[in-house]
Amino acid sequence: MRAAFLHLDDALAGQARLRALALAADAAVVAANDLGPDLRLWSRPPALMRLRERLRANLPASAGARLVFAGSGDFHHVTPSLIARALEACPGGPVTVVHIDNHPDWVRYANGLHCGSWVGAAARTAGVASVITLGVCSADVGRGRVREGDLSLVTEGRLALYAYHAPDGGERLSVGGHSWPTIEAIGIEAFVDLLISRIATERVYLTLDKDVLRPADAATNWDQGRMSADELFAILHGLLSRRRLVGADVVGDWSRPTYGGGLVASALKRAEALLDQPWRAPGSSADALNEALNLRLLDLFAEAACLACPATGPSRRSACWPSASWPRAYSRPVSRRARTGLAATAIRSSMR
Ligand SMILES: [Mn+2]
Repeated sequence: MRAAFLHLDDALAGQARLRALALAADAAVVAANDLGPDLRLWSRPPALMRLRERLRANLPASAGARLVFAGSGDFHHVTPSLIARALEACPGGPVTVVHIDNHPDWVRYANGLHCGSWVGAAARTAGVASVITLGVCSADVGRGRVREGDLSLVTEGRLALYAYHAPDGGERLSVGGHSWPTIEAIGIEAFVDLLISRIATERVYLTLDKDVLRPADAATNWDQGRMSADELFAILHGLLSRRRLVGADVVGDWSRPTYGGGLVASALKRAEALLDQPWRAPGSSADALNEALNLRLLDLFAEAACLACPATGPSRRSACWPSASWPRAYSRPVSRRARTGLAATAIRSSMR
């Protein structure tokens, strides 16, 4: 799958090697720094409309499935627009959104979208079967804060939530009458198998917020979780070898914030960042750390080219699904019977 850069901030400005390698492999560039300050942290519908217009003009559906690098995690609410674009680029059956993040991003938010509130919009998008959020360590899912989340997503079966570490230290996380084991409790290998078994569709959209990673593996604008880069890649390998990817986005590369949307909005955003985000900027190694991970992602998704939608991948899917070059441990093909079962599940969930 080829890359795309959605430039809303300067997060990727210091990652010259990433940009050069991706551009040489036909990456698309969407210059949108002018929209960034309005969109940062949260945005009203007009700013989101401008983003959609910019995507339509500079990253049309005809450009096919893409791995979109979108800058800081303060912009995670661009994901519903990118999902809509991916569904248009790769028409077909329903899609499961796999959301890897240190935060649930499930808060209710009126009149626009917040980077902590977009999951509901994604889960209710036509063509999205459900969202699976994984990797959370944040206290947002703990007893004291869980009510801030839109729990109807859970009770309606639109959202499953696999914490990396539960805030109470327990082996399971229980929310809205549902309960899921934590990744820490069952170990990464068992978790990858469990995750795949819980994805009821053949098609997947992936969204990654790097704040899911421990500080040794990423530098972000938010409090970070405990997942290692190797654990993340074990999940991605499992996912990409056993499901068909229609698109992906990556946020979480640290950038110095600029807020906009008018005087009041920018003052409110500044205050919110002071309350919610770590105060200290990361050290000088931040760019190198983030670029190293992005290069690994670029590599992995280039391998996944033939798993993308038919519009962008080779038609002889059997020759590359799963890719022969992947480590054997990750290359357990889905049997014909399992695929038929998946198709039936997908049809059922599309009729729900
Ligand atoms: Mn996020």
